[in-house]
Amino acid sequence: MPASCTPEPARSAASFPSSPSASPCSFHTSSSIFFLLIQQPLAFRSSFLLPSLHPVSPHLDFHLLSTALCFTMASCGRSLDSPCTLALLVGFQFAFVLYFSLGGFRGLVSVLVHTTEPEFDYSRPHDVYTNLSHLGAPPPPPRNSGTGPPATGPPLRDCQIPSPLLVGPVSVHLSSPLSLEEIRQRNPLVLPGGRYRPPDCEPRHHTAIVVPYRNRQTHLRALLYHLHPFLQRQQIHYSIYIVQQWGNGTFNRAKLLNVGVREALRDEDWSCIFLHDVDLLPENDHNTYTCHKQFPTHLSVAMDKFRYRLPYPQYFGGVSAVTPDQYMKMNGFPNQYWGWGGEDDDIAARVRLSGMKIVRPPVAIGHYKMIKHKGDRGNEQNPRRFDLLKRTRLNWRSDGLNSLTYELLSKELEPLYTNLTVNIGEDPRLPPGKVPPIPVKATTPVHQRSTSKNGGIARQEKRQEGAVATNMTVAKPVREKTEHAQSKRSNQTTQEKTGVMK
Ligand code: UD2
Ligand code: MN
Repeated sequence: MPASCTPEPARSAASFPSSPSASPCSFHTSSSIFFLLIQQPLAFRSSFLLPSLHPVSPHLDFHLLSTALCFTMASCGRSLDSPCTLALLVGFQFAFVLYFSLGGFRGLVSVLVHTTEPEFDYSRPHDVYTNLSHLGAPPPPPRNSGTGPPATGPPLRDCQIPSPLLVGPVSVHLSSPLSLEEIRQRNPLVLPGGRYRPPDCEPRHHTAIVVPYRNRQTHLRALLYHLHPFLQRQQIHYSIYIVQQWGNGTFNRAKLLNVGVREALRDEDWSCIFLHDVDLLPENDHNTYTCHKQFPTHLSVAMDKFRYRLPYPQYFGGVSAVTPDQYMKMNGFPNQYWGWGGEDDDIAARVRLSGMKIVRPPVAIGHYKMIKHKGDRGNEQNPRRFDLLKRTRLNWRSDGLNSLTYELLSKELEPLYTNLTVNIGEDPRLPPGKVPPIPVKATTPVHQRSTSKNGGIARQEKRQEGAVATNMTVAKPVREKTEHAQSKRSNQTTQEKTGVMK
């Protein structure tokens, strides 16, 4: 075999009847390139469709497999006889494998351009309760209401930034969480209502965590088990609010968030409000639960559910944060999204329409795990979300915080969280013929109390069933703006366009 890339001696005309003038080398080269052109998209597609065997790059293994296959095919076509063709083929393969294994164009850029992204070793997470024994001081004395200093005792020094207690990646337990009582025992410094202040320094951040909620007991326990130690290590002053939708009507996440923000701000002058799905658990305590001064923050940028990548640029679902000022500026969240989907894209659009932008922590920090679940009864996909999203530009000033109506049925300071049970009304645009769920009556007066062993959520869920069964009626009907437009378009939200579905 010749060592140089010179064309081979001419073969008999019978070998290449259709192209008598072409040299053998050009035939070999063009057939190899033909195989290459077919093989690259095949390899690329298969690497996404099939599960990964490769520990480093999910694309690499199937790429290599399909490369081997195409080499065999190319050999059958006798195109590998020439060393120049072979070198070309190997060179191409190498370049493509390198390209995909580095994560495509973005990966190549990050290798070539030096980025300041922090690095964390997620393969060795710490226990989420690490370092909490350093907070062994007795519970703090009673404090003034509000965010001011303690009522008695010498002034505390300011808490350090960043907190010296942070450990980085923490392990996440997704199944069989402890009971509420066991979680309480592991968090002795948490006060009724799920409140906490660092005992030995003056916190610089005051954060309310608002969780829209209904019938997710196990997820709630996993969240509380995980979030309390996570936040205590960040040395912030915080409280967890669970906003529970009363009744069996269609779920409305964004409206519950509006209620939570308003009620939390009645309690304290929080400097930051987190909007937090119940099934998302943060994996890195450097992801601090504080707000950006100017702009709304999206925290859950890298979820296991989306292979630790942002699914699309305007994505705002999962966990996000606003200051009260930012919240007012965007007129809160929409009240009209009944059922699953669309409301997060609407909120992202409001941020933009009110002259702000979304900020995010680095992908290396914003890691979250989502507890796997099926869709909930009463939270079916909202078929109107496409039409609503088209009208955000027109509606955001009139639908939101300034049009929010609800009835607060109870407020309980449970050991690990503040439980708000609210009647937010029903979807006024139920399709013709569909009987709305039986409305319920407010049986529990609004009050604040501390309870001990049984979580309020469990009791509420029982009471709720009872109330519905006895066919009660609404005591104070919740006013809701009605809207009759019901066009059915087969458009898609950004989420669905990118293939991001539940
Ligand atoms: C995605 C988004 C979520 C929201 C939703 C569309 C992620 C990680 N999350 O979540 O932020 O935009 O799509 O509405 O992409 N919930 C209950 N009980 C129910 C139903 C919902 O408590 O019966 C609450 C709970 O806090 C839950 C949240 O609403 O985490 C979102 O609902 P989901 O978890 O069913 O929706 P999912 O995972 O597709
Ligand atoms: Mn979820």
